[in-house]
Amino acid sequence: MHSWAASPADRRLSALIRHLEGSSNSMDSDTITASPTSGFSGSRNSVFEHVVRAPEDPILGVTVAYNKDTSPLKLNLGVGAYRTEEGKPLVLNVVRRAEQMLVNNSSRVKEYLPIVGLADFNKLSAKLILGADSPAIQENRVTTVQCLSGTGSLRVGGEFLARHYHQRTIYIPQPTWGNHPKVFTLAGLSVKTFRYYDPVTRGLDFQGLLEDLGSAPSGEIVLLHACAHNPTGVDPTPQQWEQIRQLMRSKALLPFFDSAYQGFASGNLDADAHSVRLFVADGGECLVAQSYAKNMGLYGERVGALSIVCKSADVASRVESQLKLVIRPMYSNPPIHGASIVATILKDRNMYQEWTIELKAMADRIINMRQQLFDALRSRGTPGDWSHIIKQIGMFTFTGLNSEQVAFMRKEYHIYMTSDGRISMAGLSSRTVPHLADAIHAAVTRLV
Ligand code: PLA
Repeated sequence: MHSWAASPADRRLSALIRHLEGSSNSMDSDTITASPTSGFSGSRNSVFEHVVRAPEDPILGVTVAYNKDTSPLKLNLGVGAYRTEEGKPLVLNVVRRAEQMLVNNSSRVKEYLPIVGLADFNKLSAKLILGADSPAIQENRVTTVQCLSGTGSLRVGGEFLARHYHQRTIYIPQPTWGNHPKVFTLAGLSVKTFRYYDPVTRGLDFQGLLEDLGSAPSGEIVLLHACAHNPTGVDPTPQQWEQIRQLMRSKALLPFFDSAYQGFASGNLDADAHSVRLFVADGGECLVAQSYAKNMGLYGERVGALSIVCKSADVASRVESQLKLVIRPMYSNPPIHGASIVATILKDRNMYQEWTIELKAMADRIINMRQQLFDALRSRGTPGDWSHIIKQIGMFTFTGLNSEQVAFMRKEYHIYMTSDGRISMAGLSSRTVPHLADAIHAAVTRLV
C-alpha cells in the first residue's frame, strides 16, 4: 500500500465514495480489488477495468437526461439556470458591454493573476456583500480571495477551516444544496445536519433549528444560506435571523454563509445581504462564499469570492497568507476573464445601475412565474394547497411532489426536475406554465 493511501484525506474520500455508491447501487466496493493486469502492451484488459461507473450528479445529471430526450415538449426545470420568456439562456446587456470594453482595451494582457485573484474584484465583492459602509471593511479586517464561483469559494473556505480552525464539524441545513456535504467532506470537515424545513407546514422548522443549533457543541461551524434557501425557497424572517444570530454568538458557533443568490431573491442586492450584514454588524467573525453565476448570469465563467471577516487586520492578513497555501496547490490562481467583467461593472456607477435593473427584471420574472403557476393549478382545481409556490423565495419551488410523481412527469410529460420535487422557476415561461400545470395536476390526481 502506498503511504498516501492511508492519509486522512484519502480515507475520507474512500468513505464518501462508498457512501455514494451505496446510495445508487448495491455493489460493495470493498470486494472490488484492482484487477492485477500487467500493463504491458498486448494485455487485453485495461488497467482501469475495475473502475465502477459512478452515478450521474443528482442536479447536473438532470440536464444530461434532458439533452437525450427528443420530444419537442421537453422542459428542463432541473438546474437553476435563468431562461428568458422565450426559454433561452440570457447574457445580460451590461455583461456584453463590459466584455466589449475589455476586448477593446488593447493594453490588457493574459498574465497570471495573483494567487488571491484580481484585487479590484476582491475589494468590490466584499463591498457588495457586506455593504459600502461596512466597518469591517474600513477596519481592514476582511480578507477576500477570488475563487472558482460559489462552489470553489465553499471548498477553499472549508479546507482553510479543516486546517486552521479548532473544530472540524460543519452543520448544514436539512435539506440543503446537494453538493454541500460532498464539498465539505472532501475539504476535510465532518458534516452534520440541523433541522430546517418542515414538510407538513412547508415552512421553516424554526423550533427544530433552534434546538439543534442549541445542542451543537460550542464553536462548531454552521452553514447558512444567506438568502433564497436551496432547495426549499424558505428563509428565516429578519426577526428569526436575529434570534439565530443571538443563539449562535452565545455559543460561539462560527457562521459560514453561502451567498449564491444575492439580488435574485427580492430583486434588491442590499435586502438579500441582510442576514450576512446582521452577523458582521455585531463585530464577530464569519465566512462568506459569493457566487456571480446567477446574479450576473456568469455561470460558466466560474467567478466567485470567499471573504473571511476577522477580529483584526493582523489576523485577516495572516488568514489570507494561509488561504494562498490552500489555493496554490489546488488550481494555482483563478481565471481572469469573469472577474474582470464583474470588476468593470461594479466599479462604474452607470454599469452598476444598469446591472441592478437587469437583475431586478430577472427576479421579477421568476416571481411572476410563481403567480402564473399558482393560478394555473388553482384554475385546474388541482388537489392540495399550493400557496407555498407564491410564498417561497428565490429560484426554486420545493413543490412537495414525491419521486414517483417526478418520474411520472418526466416519462409522460417530458418535464425534468430533481427527484426531490424541486423545480427551477427560472426555467419556466408563460408558454410552458400550462404544460407544467397539466403535468402536476395529472401527477397528484393519479399518484398519491
Ligand atoms: N450554493 C448554492 C446554495 C447553490 O445553489 C449553488 C448552485 C452553488 C452554491 C454553486 O454555484 P456556482 O459554483 O455555480 O457558483 N446551485 C445550482 C447549480 C444552481 C448546481 O447545482 O451546480 C443548482 O441547480 O442547485
